[in-house]
Amino acid sequence: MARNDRHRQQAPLRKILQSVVPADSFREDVIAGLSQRQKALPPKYFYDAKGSRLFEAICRLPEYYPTRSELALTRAHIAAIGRFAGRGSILIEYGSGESLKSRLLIRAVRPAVYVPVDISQDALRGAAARLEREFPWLDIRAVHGDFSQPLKIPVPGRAGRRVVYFPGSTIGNLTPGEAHAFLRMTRAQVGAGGAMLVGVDLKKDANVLHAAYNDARGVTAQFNLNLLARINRELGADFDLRAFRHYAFYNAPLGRIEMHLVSLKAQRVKLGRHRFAFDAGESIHSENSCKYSAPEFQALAGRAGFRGAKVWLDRRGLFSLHGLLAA
Ligand code: SAH
Ligand code: AVI
Repeated sequence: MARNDRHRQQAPLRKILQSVVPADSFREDVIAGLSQRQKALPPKYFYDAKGSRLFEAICRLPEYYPTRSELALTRAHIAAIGRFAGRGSILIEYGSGESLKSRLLIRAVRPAVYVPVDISQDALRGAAARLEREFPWLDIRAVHGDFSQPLKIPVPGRAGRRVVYFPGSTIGNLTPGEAHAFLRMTRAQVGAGGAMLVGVDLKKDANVLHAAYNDARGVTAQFNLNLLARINRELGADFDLRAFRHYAFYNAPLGRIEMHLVSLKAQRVKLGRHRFAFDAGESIHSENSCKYSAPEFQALAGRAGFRGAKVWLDRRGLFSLHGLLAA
């Protein structure tokens, strides 16, 4: 406690927020993605300030069951989840966003250090400031970073048991190959005796999935289209937002929701000295959201060096939280 207070006096939150996101990668990734035969953009670029706000609105939609289901299962099993994580652990959260579910975990675990990691500075700043008010005793070390690359986490090597929290089924936005690489990287990061808590959306009736990604109010469509608006704003491109449409469907053989932005006409888009031609009906693949059965995910985690120790489900069996131990 005394150590934390001293730390806070010397280094208020805005100072310890470290940024390790390369400045030019957005432009490079957009040009590379739009140059592919199947045009594609990495979903991590959804989350500028507006995208993060739109995602928070999605979480509150009646059709978008994952947030409510994961919150309900976390509340219902918080004592067991807290025991699994271990009191006083170092809690590292990837893709922490507004750190909504984290609050429950922080209360139960009382971590020695909480390290929220997010690519969205705005979400991270807002969440960290709120957590600082709500948990004045908590040592928060926020990292503005990209978890698709190895990250240096700012906690002393031997300070305690490391537990990585990765809720929200953000792991579903990685392909199974990327998820495997991510889990391997995390396994190395938590070390022997470490653990992971991963929220994973489950396979289910395609109609339920379809509704969750095609909400009646069109918030998901706005979230998807904001990616093009962001490219216009930050990179000076000239996407005509009225000439693209949100399209999301469940690809059953691959077990994933795919989101696309479909060009409504033949058109050309300018980005600096680059020109990208679109046929009518051609799409940009903007996101995968992979769904796993509980045994499928346990097998994936097993191949990456984790032992699946616990699986918690919500009452309706829509969402899972996996407790993984470093094997
Ligand atoms: N964990 C929260 C938010 C999930 S939304 C929840 O369960 O509700 C996904 C979050 O991951 C967003 O806050 C987004 O900014 C962040 N994110 C997505 N890709 C990322 C990446 N490559 N590196 C770091 N953060 C990322
Ligand atoms: C953050 N991620 C897990 C969300 C999902 O469901 O795949 C992002 C999202 N995309 C559309 N709606 C929500």
